[in-house]
Amino acid sequence: MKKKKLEKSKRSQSRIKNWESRYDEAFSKDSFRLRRAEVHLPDNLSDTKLPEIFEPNATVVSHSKKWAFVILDSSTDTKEIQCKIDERLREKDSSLIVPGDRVFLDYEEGGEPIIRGITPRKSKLSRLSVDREGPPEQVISANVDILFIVASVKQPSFKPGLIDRFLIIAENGKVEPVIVLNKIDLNKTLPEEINIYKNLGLKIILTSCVTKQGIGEIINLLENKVGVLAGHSGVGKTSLLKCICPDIDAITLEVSQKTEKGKHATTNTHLYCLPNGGKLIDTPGIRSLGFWDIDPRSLDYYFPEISKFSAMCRFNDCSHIHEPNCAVRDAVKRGDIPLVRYESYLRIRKSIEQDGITPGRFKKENILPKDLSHFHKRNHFK
Ligand SMILES: Nc1nc2c(ncn2[C@@H]2O[C@H](COP(=O)(O)OP(=O)(O)O)[C@@H](O)[C@H]2O)c(=O)[nH]1
Ligand SMILES: [Mg+2]
Ligand SMILES: [Zn+2]
Repeated sequence: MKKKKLEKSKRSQSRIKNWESRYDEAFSKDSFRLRRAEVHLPDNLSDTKLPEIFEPNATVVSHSKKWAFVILDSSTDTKEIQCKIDERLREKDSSLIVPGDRVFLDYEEGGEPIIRGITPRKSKLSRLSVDREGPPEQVISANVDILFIVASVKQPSFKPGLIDRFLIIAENGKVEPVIVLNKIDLNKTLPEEINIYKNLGLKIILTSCVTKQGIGEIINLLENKVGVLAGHSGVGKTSLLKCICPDIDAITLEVSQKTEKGKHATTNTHLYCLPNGGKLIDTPGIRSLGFWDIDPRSLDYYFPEISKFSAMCRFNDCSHIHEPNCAVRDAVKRGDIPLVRYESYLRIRKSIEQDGITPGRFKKENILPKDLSHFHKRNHFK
């Protein structure tokens, strides 16, 4: 018993030491868990309890090293409030606070604004965190209605790999995907692969920040909805945001002056309010996108044209890679499943297996039945 206790205290001492030595680096990485160690607990904890039932009164627009930035529901403009996060709100497997989160903003005795409650997320866009120290599920944004997967026809050239990954992330997070093909002014001929997504019934909007083609369509979709712009760096996400809401320059300037840091948030993901009641979240460019809770054995479900055939495979748990009598590979050979999408399936399956088991993976409920009649009704795929 004694030995155990000693080990425990040694461990905690070394944790403190590590924490100190990593302090600067951790903060520069914007590690939420460590960051909140700065916020001290009140002395008489028993007197103060976090509210169990609360009405959210604000939306998170971004967070930086130590702070969350929110817009109050009662606010008539887009004034952002810088606030602390109650340290008793614990981060578990998933990011604690992200743009789009609905929160309860309270005030400390001294009048300092502080977040005391976060509502469960109705929908979310999540990825496997690249930061090994933080929670494994990195939520990009919460309570999102539409994911605009932005690609460009030229500069950079069209790369469908990330689109396939984002389609999975949208499906998994209960978010409707829309493909935005930008810089259409640079090349009128559309990439061939775009027909594959058209055939899946996905909405595709052709846009140009130069001619303003398609901008109105995005604005209409966003009425009273929350949208996210995501895609490779340089495809024109921020330019689209500025076309959609030309006042945004002023907003970013105002905020950076307030934080006196030049940049508003280390995460860079930021929610902006549109005049039509819509909200749009801009995200930094993404190079690689790992999945945090997709089981490789149910990956085919996320490819509607593959899952259409997988029920006819000889083996119920067919991976569609090497098994005999695989209806999926037969369909690829016949041309009923586009080869690029099958190749994408193989690549993604391999990368999920390489990522290894994450806490959200291999959950029983992630394994979907092979019987197609049980599949959820997806309204974005026709
Ligand atoms: N020709 C053309 N250039 C664009 C368009 N949209 C963005 N760009 C340019 O592409 C570059 C990258 O844009 P940016 O919005 O920063 O991309 P982001 O990294 O996705 O946010 C900038 O030089 C923009 O001026 C477009 O529709 N047509
Ligand atoms: Mg950008
Ligand atoms: Zn198969």
